Amino acid sequence: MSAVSEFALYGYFRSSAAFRVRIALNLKDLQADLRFVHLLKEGGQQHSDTYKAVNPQELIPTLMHGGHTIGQSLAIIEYLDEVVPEPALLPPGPAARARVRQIALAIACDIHPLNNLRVLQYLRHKLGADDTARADWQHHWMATGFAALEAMLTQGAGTGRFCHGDAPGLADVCLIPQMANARRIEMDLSPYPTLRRIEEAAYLLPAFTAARPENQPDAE
Ligand SMILES: N[C@@H](CCC(=O)N[C@@H](CS)C(=O)NCC(=O)O)C(=O)O
Repeated sequence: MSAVSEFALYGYFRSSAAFRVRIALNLKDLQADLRFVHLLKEGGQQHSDTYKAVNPQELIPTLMHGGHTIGQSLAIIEYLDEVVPEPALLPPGPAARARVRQIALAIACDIHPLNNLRVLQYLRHKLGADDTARADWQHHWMATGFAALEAMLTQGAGTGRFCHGDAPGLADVCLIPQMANARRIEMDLSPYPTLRRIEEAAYLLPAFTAARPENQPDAE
């Protein structure tokens, strides 16, 4: 389609919110012009005046398309799903869509923000938390969130090969990057067999592997 070359994505290889958008773009076979925002260099390029003009939240990702500038990974992904409907990232039917959004939001609203860079920096610099305390914080909030997700996905009717059914969707797009974050801090994932099974299924798909942090051009 003609819109393909018009996507531009501001991101950073290690950003799990950008990882979500990379997966969604790949699942839809869309290319984007990648613009790299290094979250640590120069005090964090997300805080530069140039980037603030793009996204006043000073967070990545940001998508540009057709003259629109869109922040917030879930807003971006739902936008992509509306602009390029196939393959759909949300299932048909209100209850199924609500279930998928429930899983996605449990990750994007209740796990990820507590472990974000700026929160960890605040813990260190303003509250004096040392490395051990910060690691404890991260493990605690990820484990709390993952325990709930494991229960939802194990007991919930609707779980299939992926979080909902046998095709990847919005919930998987959020889950897999969060698990990558958990692995990065060497969290014990043995209590979450369903999450690990879904992760294994996801990484059999090129859309997920190509989006991994280590496979990005700005990876260090
Ligand atoms: N809710 C936002 C979260 C965005 C976010 O927190 N991005 C992180 C990277 S994963 C970031 O830009 N952090 C920069 C910082 O904390 O200064 C979304 O889903 O897009």
